[in-house]
Amino acid sequence: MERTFAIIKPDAFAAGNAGKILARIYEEGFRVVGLKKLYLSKVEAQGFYHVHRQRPFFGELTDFMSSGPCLVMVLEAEGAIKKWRDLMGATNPADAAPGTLRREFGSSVGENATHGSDAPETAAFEIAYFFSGLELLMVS
Ligand code: YYY
Ligand code: MG
Repeated sequence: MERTFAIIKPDAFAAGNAGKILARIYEEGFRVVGLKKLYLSKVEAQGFYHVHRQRPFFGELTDFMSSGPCLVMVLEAEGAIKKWRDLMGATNPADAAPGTLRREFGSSVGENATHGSDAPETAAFEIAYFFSGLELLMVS
């Protein structure tokens, strides 16, 4: 079983879409191993997205991610990293396939409803950034 890190971003949370997105997560067969609401500070958002610190959209991205509460999650499934990215769809909702979360709930390339890790190393960094081992303890 693989674990990935996911966020229901501030746009989707504020729009009241967290419940619908969580329903899709369960329907698609993910196990929700960790889940909490956070209201990120600008500095916390900058730390999370530090790989993008040289990109032109970094300021806008970290303003957005610290603009309101979000839900951070650890999801478990066979091939969870790719499975979750497939369910999210392309970064730009306009390019995302029908039925994907970003197509359904995103409104622009910046405000695209969800985040997902893109590789095992990033999943490990992102999970550890927000969750302790104890918060992810599962006994069955
Ligand atoms: O992994 P993913 O979220 O699909 O895209 P990234 O290329 O890692 O970019 C992270 C984040 O940055 C993206 O979800 C929205 C924002 N962003 C942007 O605002 N404008 C871009 N041209 C590219 C990305
Ligand atoms: Mg990415």
